[in-house]
Amino acid sequence: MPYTTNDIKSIEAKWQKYWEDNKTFQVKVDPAQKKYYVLEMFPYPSGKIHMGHVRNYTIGDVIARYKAMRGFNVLHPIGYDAFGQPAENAAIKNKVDPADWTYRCIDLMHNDFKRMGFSYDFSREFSTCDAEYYKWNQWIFLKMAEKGLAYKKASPVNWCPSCATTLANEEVIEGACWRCKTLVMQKDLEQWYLKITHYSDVLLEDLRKLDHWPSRVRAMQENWIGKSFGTEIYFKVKDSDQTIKVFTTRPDTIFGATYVVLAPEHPLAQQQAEKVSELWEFNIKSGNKSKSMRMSGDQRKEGVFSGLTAINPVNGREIPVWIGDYVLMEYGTGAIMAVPTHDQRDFLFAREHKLPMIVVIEDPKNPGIKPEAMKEAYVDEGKLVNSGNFNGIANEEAKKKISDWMAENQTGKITVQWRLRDWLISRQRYWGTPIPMIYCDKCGIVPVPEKDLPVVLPKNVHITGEGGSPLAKCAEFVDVPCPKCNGKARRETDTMATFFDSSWYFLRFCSAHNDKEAFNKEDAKYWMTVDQYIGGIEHAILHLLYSRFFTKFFNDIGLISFDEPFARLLTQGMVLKDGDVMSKSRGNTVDPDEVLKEYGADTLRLFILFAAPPEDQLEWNSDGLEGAWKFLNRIYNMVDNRFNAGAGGKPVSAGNLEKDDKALEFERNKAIKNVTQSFEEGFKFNTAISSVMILANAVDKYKGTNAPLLNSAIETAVMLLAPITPHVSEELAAKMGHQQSIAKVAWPSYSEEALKQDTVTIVAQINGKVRGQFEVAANLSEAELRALILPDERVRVYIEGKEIKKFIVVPNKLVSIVV
Ligand code: ANZ
Ligand code: ZN
Repeated sequence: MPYTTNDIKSIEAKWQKYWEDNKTFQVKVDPAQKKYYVLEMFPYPSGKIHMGHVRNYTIGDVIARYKAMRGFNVLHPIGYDAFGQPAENAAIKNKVDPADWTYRCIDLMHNDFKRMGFSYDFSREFSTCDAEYYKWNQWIFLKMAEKGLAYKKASPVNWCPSCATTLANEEVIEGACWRCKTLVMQKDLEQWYLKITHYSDVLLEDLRKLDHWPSRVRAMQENWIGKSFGTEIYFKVKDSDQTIKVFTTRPDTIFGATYVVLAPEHPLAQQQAEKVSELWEFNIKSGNKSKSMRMSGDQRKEGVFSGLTAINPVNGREIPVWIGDYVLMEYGTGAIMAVPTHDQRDFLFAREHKLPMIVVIEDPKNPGIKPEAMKEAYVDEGKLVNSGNFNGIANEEAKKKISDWMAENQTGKITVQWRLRDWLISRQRYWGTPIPMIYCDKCGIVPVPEKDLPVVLPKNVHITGEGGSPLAKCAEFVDVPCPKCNGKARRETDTMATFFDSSWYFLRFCSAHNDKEAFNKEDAKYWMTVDQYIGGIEHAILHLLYSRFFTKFFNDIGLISFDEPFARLLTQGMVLKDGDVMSKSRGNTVDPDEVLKEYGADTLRLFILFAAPPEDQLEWNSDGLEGAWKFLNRIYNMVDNRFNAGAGGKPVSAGNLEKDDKALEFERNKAIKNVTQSFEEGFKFNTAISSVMILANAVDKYKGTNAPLLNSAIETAVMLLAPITPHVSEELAAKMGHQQSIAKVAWPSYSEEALKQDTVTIVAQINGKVRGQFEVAANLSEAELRALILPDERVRVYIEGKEIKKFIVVPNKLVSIVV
């Protein structure tokens, strides 16, 4: 009997309760058992789950369930990345308490996770906004401060005028705030930083160890860390004892340097600006522009002459010094030598301001070209020209020769540059972890003593979204005695960037409710590293880099003895509808709730996994959903029909396997082998499901009478589906006589023996000439042989467009075709 929506509902509810009552997925450290840690990036609790969540968490769940059936002690936890702007915005808009809002969202989400049948160890569930959690954020911060890795400095920072907060460089996307898309400005503020650059080298080096990460993600991190070798060159300022150091990756172009450009924040630029008011205004204007706007290729290249002249150290030529906003103070030395013929930004700047140009690298396609004739900078390889003693040398070789020569003359030196900057973590926000620092007029900046942690976020704070840190307006919070001198002091009122919270939560799951320490060393030793991490590509840089940084820090201070957190990384693809990413703003979402109501969790899981391999984009398709429902129904009926009368079904006829039996055994073993391989080799769930479908077809086709054999084929299908459609599989396994949950029952194994088929070599002749030999299964019928041989390339070319007059079969030996 086909099951109905109601059947599926009661089956799902029954098994969800069973798993909960029996604590099926609660795990403990067990050194005797091999562990496996599966983690999906924990969600921001914004309310009910959406299809992107469904996909992410289903992928993780199938892996967790599969590994448990493979005999691993599987840690599969869930929590909530609960601090952050949306709760604060909701608070401003609707005058609700961010905590209330957040915990309500968490409840909804938690509920949805249960309805999806996810095999989480819910006993480890936590939210980063729990004081029991963020206490350890504060503790980690203090440890970092102790080591000089958390520090305060005044500097120009990215400022989002709409969110009224600072942003990390990582949070500025194409010049705009990553959250609200408002253009970002620069502002001078005293802020807390984490010294991630302390680890630049290892963060880069260790990317090599991560050979189970997508190479795309590794490349993005490598680029972000941005190590580049270059040369520092010293330009003397004419009529002064000052020197301008420039940083270049192209010392080979030094003879083409026709001017120098200083960043507006460069001390020499500032010094000049004090003399010339036009410069002053220019500097102020540039200071308000964001970095990426200043760097971007299509912006107009704004600049002014500084009044200074520099001397090119290789040929003594006098060149003007400009101030330009396309040069950034934070990179290199904050000054460049401009080579407009071979750098596109310099090219545009020189054209705009009518500065001279000299070709020094010859374009083999345009030898002898005049600078005036150039449409853009020539940035490729070539031989040096107009470069004194270095003429004729290939430019790659010239880089080294010129650098060495300058080092000898002390006009320059080889240097390393990093793009990675220290991580700005201060936020002028309420809904985050209070930074545990105290300001005393007498003692300076004093850390909150460990025994006083957590610094609890006060309730009933007035949040307006304007005018800086809401905590600053809360006197009960701010006023505090100095821990050192007991005099009057003030608390830090900024909170931490929420990326801090997610940089170590995977460790907290190892001993989630430990109130003595952030995580227990022994627990972490057993469970870490995360064997399989799953999440969106949007976290390829920020979250993953920060987590790697924290892990290296914990390793350094002896809390752990490994230095990378995530062994394998899977980045799942987006869910699309009608070709567009499914999203609220596009209005093309499908609500998982609706699907759950009509089809249940198993059908939704099956569809999601069948529709596309995990890394690929997935196009939503209601026919596919319907198909998944039908297939699951078919499996259900297969078992229901056979086993309803009681385990065992039809009478058994033992004995040697007949031809039909062999075929079924073959298909059964093949399905196990294929599904196992699909799982082991990159979690190709869609091909795994196809293999089970083929097995189901073989069961339907089976004409033999060997009941145990048939039962075992059906049971195999159910077991292979168990990680994917856990509720129905549990139900069917119970029907087939399993007394307990199959969540931890051994995964089926296959025998290579059963996969051996007798094969024979058949010679194919056409009009008497041998045209090919075919390895085929023994005893094929004429129809089967026709289907195999006629479409084959070796045969097809001779018969195409011709009439087949005869098709003669000499069994297991020869096929003779007459056309
Ligand atoms: C002369 C030159 C000639 C350059 C040429 C390039 C091509 P990467 O590879 O990203 O490290 N540069 C140096 N410091 C800068 C700053 N603070 N702001 C903006 N630009 C800066 O880039 C290094 C190159 O970027 C340097 O090499 C410099 O321009 C520029 F045909 O020097 B080059
Ligand atoms: Zn004090």
